[in-house]
Amino acid sequence: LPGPLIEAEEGDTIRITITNKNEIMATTVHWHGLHQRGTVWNDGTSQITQCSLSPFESQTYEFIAYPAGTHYWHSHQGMTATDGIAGPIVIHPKIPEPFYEELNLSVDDVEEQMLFLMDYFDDTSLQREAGLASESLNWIGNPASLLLNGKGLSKYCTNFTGQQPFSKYSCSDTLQWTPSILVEQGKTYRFRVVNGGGLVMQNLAINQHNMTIVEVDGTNVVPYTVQNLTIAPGQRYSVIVYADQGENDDDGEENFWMQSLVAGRPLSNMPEGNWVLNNITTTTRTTHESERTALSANESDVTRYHLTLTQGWSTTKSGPYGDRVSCAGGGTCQVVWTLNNISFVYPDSGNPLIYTAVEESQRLGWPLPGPLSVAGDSVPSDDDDTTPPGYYIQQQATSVIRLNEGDVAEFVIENSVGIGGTSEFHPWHFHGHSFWVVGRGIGPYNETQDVPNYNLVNPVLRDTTVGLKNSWVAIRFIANNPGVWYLHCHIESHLTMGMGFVVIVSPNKIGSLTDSVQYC
Ligand SMILES: [Cu+2]
Repeated sequence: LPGPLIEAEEGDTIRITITNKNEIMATTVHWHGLHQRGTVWNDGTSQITQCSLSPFESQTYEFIAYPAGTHYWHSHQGMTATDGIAGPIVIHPKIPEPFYEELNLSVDDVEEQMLFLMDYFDDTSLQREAGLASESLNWIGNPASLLLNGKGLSKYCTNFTGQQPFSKYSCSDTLQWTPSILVEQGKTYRFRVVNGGGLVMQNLAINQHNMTIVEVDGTNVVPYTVQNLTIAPGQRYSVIVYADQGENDDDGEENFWMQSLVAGRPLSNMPEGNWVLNNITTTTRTTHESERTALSANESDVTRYHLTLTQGWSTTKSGPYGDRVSCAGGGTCQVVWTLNNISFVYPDSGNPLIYTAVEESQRLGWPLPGPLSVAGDSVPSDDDDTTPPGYYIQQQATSVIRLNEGDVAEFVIENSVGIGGTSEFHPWHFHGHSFWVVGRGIGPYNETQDVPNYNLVNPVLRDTTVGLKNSWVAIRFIANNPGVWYLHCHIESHLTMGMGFVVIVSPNKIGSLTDSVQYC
């Protein structure tokens, strides 16, 4: 752990063949952060853009290295990413990024290091998935360890000495399990930080050193200095660190703790870190100029969807929308997450969603004539739903939102209180696009009051942003990439419990269907 680094220059063609050598489990690989412009077939989402790879099957993924930045690859099959199918991707830009000049650095002076964060579970993905699907909800619990570049101490070592489970090291082999990053005094470093974990936000700090953020999910930002950095699953940052502390004593060595703590879940009393995601501003980067039209669009040209997150109990997929019976106290229903009262499930037709989306656009024309009942059920707007969000039996469906290429769309995702009475953070990740985080606020969303307060001048452009507890977040983008794109919470367990939907953009422009996406 983690898997190998994939490195390329922006604009290169990347070709990777994946062979599934696991004798039991299926897999796919998603290239997280890469836009797959024109290559949605290679996005690697199981049952959405492809059939899963069965044991001993192979698939070659080919796509353009875009955008530049810090990204990663991970399995998009069940919860197997946290079984360890994940590793970093670095796409180097063709021209030096603006921060070099802004910080008076030359490219050759800055050394790069990868900080790949993960959370580690003793239970396998199959055990954890079975727990989530059980009628009484057997939650996965806290991770056994946080890992930096694959190393970390098991929780067992707080109570036991001796051998760590699933590790070749004993608890007393401190130097073996403690990850260390070697730096030379006086040098400048770019740490590329990835949270490749599946559950917790991590708050990273380096004793006596500041970190200057220069890149966020592949977007260059005006350098912004922090003492600690909170990073959610699916997010990436580049930070500049000056190794300018410490004494050059006799042995020429001094060590500083680099510490990563759980943030945002009730594991510790950590403050919720430094919410840089609220404060940083973006620079202009020519490759993203076209995306800026999403900020200058007239309000009347913005297609806005207000999506309210709730937690509820599931019924069978055939249950009609609106048929809700309280399940409280019964204890016989599965717990699911819903957006506008629909919990996402994968299509059960035997074909991935991309097949059905392209086929129906060929057969029926595009835009589709309504009302629609194929290729996923549309996500109802709030107006369609007169039932207040609550603990009801929810519909499970392959929920989709259809957009035309060139549409400026906005998703306002409003967080809520779950069955347990608490509200949690959720890192929302969008495939195939980066989005502008144009607004966020506490409590219920009020379009009339909140839209005028949006930041349309210098919001951050990224592909994973956190919806905070009891809050809403508004993300806006231009639908410039025909395809079938998943938008989901990047907490693996929440995704498994239905927290997501699919955005279908002009499927008539995706291209012809291939055999590899039929009859999985
Ligand atoms: Cu979530």
